[in-house]
Amino acid sequence: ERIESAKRKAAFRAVADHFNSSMRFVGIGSGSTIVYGVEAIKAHLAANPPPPNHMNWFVPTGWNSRKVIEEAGLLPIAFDSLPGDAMLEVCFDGADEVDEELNCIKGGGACLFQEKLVACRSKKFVCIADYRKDQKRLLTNWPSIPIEVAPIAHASVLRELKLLGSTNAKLREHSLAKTGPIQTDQSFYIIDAPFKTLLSALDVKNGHDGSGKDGVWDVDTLAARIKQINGVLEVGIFAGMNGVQAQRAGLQGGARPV
Ligand code: DER
Repeated sequence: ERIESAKRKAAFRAVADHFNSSMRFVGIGSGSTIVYGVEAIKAHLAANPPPPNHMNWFVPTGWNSRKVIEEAGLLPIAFDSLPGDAMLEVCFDGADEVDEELNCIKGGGACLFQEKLVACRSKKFVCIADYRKDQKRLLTNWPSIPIEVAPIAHASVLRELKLLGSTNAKLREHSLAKTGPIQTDQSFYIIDAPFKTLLSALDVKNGHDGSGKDGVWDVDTLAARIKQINGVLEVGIFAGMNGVQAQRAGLQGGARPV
């Protein structure tokens, strides 16, 4: 119960700080925390109606995200329906882990490709995460990096990941109904690749070596190396999100929205 209330507090604080009714395009991430974010947006719009004839459009990051938007009675607009050069004013999303510089591990919900598309089309990326996610470095609590790969290439990507030091990378399988690998909204597979704790850019500035020696990487170097592997569509490291506002707001006795 404490975790749910922390998620909700973080979501309402993040929306209060970063959403307003005159916004036109707002990104909505995936997972359980963002449900509270949508609840907070709905409440905000009820209390602060948009200007007359103004439409608030919400850009989903996958099947479930669209469902959450629709169930809240908000208007979804698909990413590929956005007008030409329109940018989203803000994107709200969750994360599996966040480090001291607000780099994120994402992909626990297997939506990382669309999440990153939407995040990088937003002027501001606001990550809503409860205290469990808030770590000094990535891969402290969350064990592995989710990677979205083309099915045909999954075995070769696993081989490449081993060469980068992830000896136990695995295809994500359904534990329940469906046997065999799960498929994303793009009909791709997800590989979860464990690595040693990732150094932050701050560590590198302080002289730590994140070049992969003994399997020790820094966030930026490893994200780039994985993204370059043939067959990889996207990697679940969100580092230095464009325009990310490093917002940390302490809340009395509750979540620290990051
Ligand atoms: O998949 C993701 O990156 C999601 O944001 C997700 O992992 C966060 O999930 P949660 O809000 O249910 O913890």
